[in-house]
This record gives sequence, structure tokens and C-alpha cells, in this order.
Amino acid sequence: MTDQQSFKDYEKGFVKMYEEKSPKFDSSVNIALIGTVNTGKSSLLNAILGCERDKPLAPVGVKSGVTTKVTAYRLDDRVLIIDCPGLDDVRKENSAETKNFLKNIDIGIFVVIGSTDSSQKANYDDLKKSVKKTIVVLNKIDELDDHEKEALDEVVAQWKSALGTEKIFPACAKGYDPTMRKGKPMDLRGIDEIRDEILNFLQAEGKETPFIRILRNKEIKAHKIIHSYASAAAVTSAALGTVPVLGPVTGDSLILIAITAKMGQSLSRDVFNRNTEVSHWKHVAAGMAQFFAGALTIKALASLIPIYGSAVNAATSVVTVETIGWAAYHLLDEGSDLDKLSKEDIGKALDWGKNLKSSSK
Ligand SMILES: Nc1nc2c(ncn2[C@@H]2O[C@H](COP(=O)(O)OP(=O)(O)O)[C@@H](O)[C@H]2O)c(=O)[nH]1
Ligand SMILES: [Mg+2]
Repeated sequence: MTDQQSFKDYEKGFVKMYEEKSPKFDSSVNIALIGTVNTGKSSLLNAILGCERDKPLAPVGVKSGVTTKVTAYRLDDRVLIIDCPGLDDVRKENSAETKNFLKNIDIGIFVVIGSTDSSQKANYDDLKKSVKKTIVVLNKIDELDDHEKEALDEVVAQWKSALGTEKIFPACAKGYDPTMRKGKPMDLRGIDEIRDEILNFLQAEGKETPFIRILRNKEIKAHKIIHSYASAAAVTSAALGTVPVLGPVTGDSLILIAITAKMGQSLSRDVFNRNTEVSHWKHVAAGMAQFFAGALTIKALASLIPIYGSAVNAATSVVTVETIGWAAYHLLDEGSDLDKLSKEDIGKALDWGKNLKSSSK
């Protein structure tokens, strides 16, 4: 097989893999957030979406204890999140939007606090039978900070048996209440785990794109996009036993182009609300290729490492694609004119991407 042929195979494989993983660009996502008043549902929603403290999407704390009504957050034309004590409240609403919602709930996030309360079981069971996926969150775990470490495990175990569930996500979403003292830092815990659980489920359903689009924090959004491209590249590499940067690094035969263009366009559209052309990314990818020429040595090294070649290829692909992704993010964040980038600009962006990657785990 010629290099040219393996490039073509790789490119085809990658595109197929990516499209298989997120094929339904026009799908919608419905999420129900269920829990009694004051459990921190609005706070959790803000935290999961990555809202800044002074820019919450869902109002927190204000008039807590009085509102028992269904609150709907229509985040865009594809994502609807409904927040209420129980699904029965949604049923009573009886509007066209809630009726449609009830028929198509993807994820139910069930929020509890404190020690077990047997009256919650009925609400949880009701939710469970109406949705494809439930996530149980034990919020306000900071209230146990002054207790022995085992106290939290104990409460988690009690909730597990009270609700009859295997998994509970402990969390803290403190800091969005406008009446909280400004000097007090925010306290967010367990939020990434909940967001990842949502994304993993949606990804399996081919529906993560609409959810990623509504995330408020640019870095979180970019991280999720880059991660999904990197995993597509890894799967392709493992299947074909190659990495995207090997072979003669000429501008037009480069597999890198397919990845850089798709990922670059997605980052610009979904993170920066900016439309970019494939041709711009071709220019960027060709510039990057020169810096990746050294990756050939990675392959040489890989043959000396006593593990399966495909595992090394997959890992190399993840690192490469993540570096490219963060470099592209940096270029977009700086507002760069992609057509006018010099080799130095691209080199600097790649360095930035590499450093960022190594500093974040
Ligand atoms: N201590 C603590 N307070 C929290 C936490 N999450 C939310 N709160 C507070 O609980 C109150 C109610 O929160 P809110 O999000 O409005 O609850 P909701 O009624 O379920 O939407 C507010 O004062 C929040 O700041 C948490 O994890 N720990
Ligand atoms: Mg609320």
C-alpha cells in the first residue's frame, strides 16, 4: 500500500468515525432537572453550563421556598431544560411545549440534599420510568465538611438504598446566590463528572453537539469539541495502525488537513460564532505539517516499545489532535486572520497548544 493510499484510507476512516459518533447535527436535547425547592438545581445548572458567577443563566436563591412552578430554559432551538420539583408538575402544565418535552426527555437529573428522605423515592421512580437516562446528584456536600470523611460515604450509601440506584454524584454548586458575600470564593465540586456523564450519554446517542453548543464557558466547550475529534482520530488510528502525521508532509496529501479543517470549523462555529472556510484551515494545516515532520521519530520509537502498535498510534493521535485543536483555539481566540498566518505564528500557536495540553493533566 502506498503512503498516498494510506492517507486516503485514513482520511475516509476519520471522517466516517467522526460522523458515526456525532451524526445527528439537527437533533434536539431535552433535560429534566428534578428536585425539591432549594436543593440547588438552578445553581447546578449554572455550574454544569460553565456560567460565570455574576452571569448565571438560572436565577439562584432569590425567592427560594416560594417558587414551585415549572421553569423552562430554552437554551436555543435545540436544547430545552425544565426545572421543577417532580415530573407531575410538568404534566399539570399541559402546554404544547411541555407535552412534547414529556414525550422526549433524554436525561433526568435528580437532585437531593442532606439525609435521606423517603418521600423522594416516588418522584425518582416516576422520573426513571419516563426518561432514557437518570443522573442522581447529592448536592451541598460542603455541609458535611466539618464531619468525619466517612460521613459523606454514609449519606451516599443511604441515598443509594433509599432510591434503589447504583450511582450517585456528590456535588457542590455554591457561589451563584447574589446575596452571598463577594469575598467568599465559589465552591464547585463534582461538576465536571456530572457534565461528562451527560456528554458521554449524549455522545452514545449521537447528540452531544447541541449540548456542547450551549455550554457557556469557552474553554469547557473547546475542550469537549477537541476531545471528540481526538477520540475519533484515536479510533481511526487504532483501526488502521497509523497516525495522522506520518508520511511525506506535503500540503495536499496530508491527513492532517481533514482533521484540522473539520475541527477548526467546528471550533470557530460552536465556540467563537465565527464562520471559517475549509481553505483557511488548509493553509493552517499545511503550516502545521512542517512542525509535525518530526513525528516520524515517534513511529520509530513506537516500534521499540513492547506494546501493541495500534495502542501507541492511538495515543500519538490523541496528543497530536489535541495539540492542533488547542493551537486552532488559540488562533481563533486571538482573532487571527487565518489566511495571513506566518510560519512563526503557526509555530507559536502549536507551542501554546502543546504547553496547554501538558499543563492540563
Ligand atoms: N452550601 C451550599 N449551598 C448551595 C449549594 N448549591 C446551591 N446552594 C444554595 O442553595 C440555595 C438555593 O439554590 P438554588 O440553586 O436557587 O436552588 P433550587 O431552588 O433548587 O433551584 C442558594 O442560596 C444557593 O446558593 C451547595 O452545593 N452548597
Ligand atoms: Mg431554582
